[in-house]
Formats: sequence, C-alpha cells, structure tokens
Amino acid sequence: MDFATFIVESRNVTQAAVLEEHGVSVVMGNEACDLDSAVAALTYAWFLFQSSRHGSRPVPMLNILRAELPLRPEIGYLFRRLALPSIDYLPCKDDVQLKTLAKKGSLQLVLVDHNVLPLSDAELEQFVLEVIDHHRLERPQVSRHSLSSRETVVCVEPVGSCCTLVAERILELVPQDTWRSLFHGNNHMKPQTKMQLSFDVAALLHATILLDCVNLSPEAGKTTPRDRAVLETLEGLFPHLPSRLEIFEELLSIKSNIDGLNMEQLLRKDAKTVEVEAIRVELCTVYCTLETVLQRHGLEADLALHSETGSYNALILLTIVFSSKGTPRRGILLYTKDAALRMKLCLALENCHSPDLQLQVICDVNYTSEYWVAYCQRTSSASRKQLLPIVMDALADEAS
Ligand SMILES: [Mn+2]
Repeated sequence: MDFATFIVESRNVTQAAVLEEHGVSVVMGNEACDLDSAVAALTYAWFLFQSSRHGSRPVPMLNILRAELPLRPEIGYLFRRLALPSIDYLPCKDDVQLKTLAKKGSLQLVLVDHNVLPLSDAELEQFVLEVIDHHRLERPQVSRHSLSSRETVVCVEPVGSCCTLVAERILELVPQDTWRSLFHGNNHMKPQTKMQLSFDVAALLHATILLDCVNLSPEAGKTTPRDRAVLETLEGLFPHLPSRLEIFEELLSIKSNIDGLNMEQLLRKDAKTVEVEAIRVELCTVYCTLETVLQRHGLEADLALHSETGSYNALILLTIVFSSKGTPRRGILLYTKDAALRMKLCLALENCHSPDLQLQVICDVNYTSEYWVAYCQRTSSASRKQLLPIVMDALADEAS
C-alpha cells in the first residue's frame, strides 16, 4: 500500500473496527491539532503500519471535531501542495468512537505531541501503549496497557518539533544502502527493518519541523541540534524538497491569517486546556498583536461567553506575531471573573524564573477591564509549551 492509499483508507478502518471488532492502534496528536500534531499522528501511524509492530491496524486521528478543521487551513494547504489526498479522509475525533472501541477490548492508543490525555478522556489512559512527545512529562513513571499488560513506551524529548522525533524513528529504518551513502559508512544506528520513505512523507515532516522551529530562527529559540540534523538528513535524501524559506513563509502566512474570523473562531483556532481538580484554564494562541485583540469590539462580552460555553474558569490568550527576521513578538491577556484565581495566575506568570517571561503590564486606560490583565511579554522565546507547566503548577497549588 502506498501513503496516499493509507490516507484514503484511514476513516473506513476506524468505522470497520467498531463494526467488525478489529483491533486498531489510534495514533493521535493533542487537542490543539496544530500542524505538528496532525503530521506526527499521520506519519507515525504510517510508520507503524509499515513496520507492523503493534499487530493491530494503526490509524491516525485528528484530535478535533470535524467542524474545527477549517480553522486549521495550514494542514489542508500542505496536503494540497504535496498533491496528497484531501485531509477530509483523515478521521477526526467525532469519527472515532474511542470509548466504544475500548469497551470492546480492541483499542490501543499512541499519543504523539502530548503525553497525557485530557480529564474528559482519563478513562482511556489504560489503553495508551506508546507516547512520543516534546512537552514536559506529565505521565506517571510506569503505566501499562490494561489488556495486553504491556508497559507504556514513553519517549519525551525536548526538541523543537514532535515530527523530529517521528522522523528520527523513520530514518533509523530507511534502507541501509541509502543510509550508507548518506553517512559514508558511519552507520552506528543500524537499521533493523527496511522502510519506505517517500518524498511526500519526507516533505510533510520537513515542512512541519520548519514551521515549529520558526525556520531555525535563533531569536525564536526553538531549534535543537536534533531538529537541525533531521532537516539536513531529509534534504540529503530528497534534494527536491521545497526551499526552507519558501515553505516556511507559505505555511506561516496561512496559519496566521485571521481575516474574517470572529473572536470565537480566533480562540478556537489553536487552543489547549489545562485542568487541575475542577479548575479549567484554556490557553489560546492568537495570531495577531495584543493591541489588535484589545481593540476588538465587544471583547469582554466575547470572552465571557466563551468562558461560559466551555466552562473555563480562566482564559489565557497568547498573542504572537513574527518580525521579518522570525523574531516572535508576544503578549498575554489573562481573563477571569474569579479575582482570586486571577491573582494566583498573575503571580505565577510574573514571578516565574524558568523561563523569566519579563512581563510588563499594559496600563492603557482604553483597554482596561476589571476582569483581565494584559501583558507585553519581552522574552520572545517562551511559548505555550513553556507556559503550560507554569499554569498547571499554579493550579495544583490552588487545589491543595
Ligand atoms: Mn508540538
């Protein structure tokens, strides 16, 4: 089977699994479903399918509702650019009945780009067989699949993109002759199985790593030597990959285009929820300046409605725009009607040392509300990945 057919068949596989009680290994990214999560889920499922390590059929899943797909246009764009089948073929959260599969005993889960399930899916933890991620480790030391009693295999490494970790797995298994010619006999990572690495898979990984690492911009501070090594290896294998700058700029402009989106859509575009005890905080990456957000008409009412609808105790909007050199300019808008929680979160963000966010409160009288605090964040490299643990720790404090 080729990669395109694998994509086209994936939705049917999940449906057949429910009907016919076939075992499936669902590979899923995090609930923000950014390009990293989507591509890591797809390419790692394809890798598992080719190496057939899990026994049951691996299938990728986009961890959002199908209705949310239009808010992630960069995924569809990359698929079209590479002439891949439509992303509509990929199962979304509402296409896969995870809990039904779990009850039937035919579910294995592989988490990519996150390492612990949201509270709403906590009952599925016992079906997690493998984890590949680059966020702070939130899992217990040892966990086992409840049916196979196999220990969960956890790989959590602080690289710029989860796709780097997936690409490393695949590259370990590309045919030895290719590998030899690339590394001139220096093949200390001896491949065990032959693995097809086609141009389209390499191009998906290459583009995603570039977007996540902000085209290796030193100012953005995301790239690690492993991200760089994977990019170079992919480029060595496929000299016709799009140029780094070209694909990066295309994806960034599509991802950050917010024309015509209302506040609600802006918030839903790239959101993650942190939940500790009964406190829910949503962290939304918003692709414009903090001033643009603050100037929106009816902002306070929109934030109130969004909090109420999603039962969030607080919202943290992380605004980001990039300079032409790739330096991110960031701001934070912390909104909650709960004064004590606001104080707690403000203190956590303001007093944090690793990283020191260098927050400066914006006191413009035109933009004030008793329910929010707006900050200019002068440490441009600190992204949501670094902020999530700070918020989690503050909430854990709150709960205890
Ligand atoms: Mn990621």
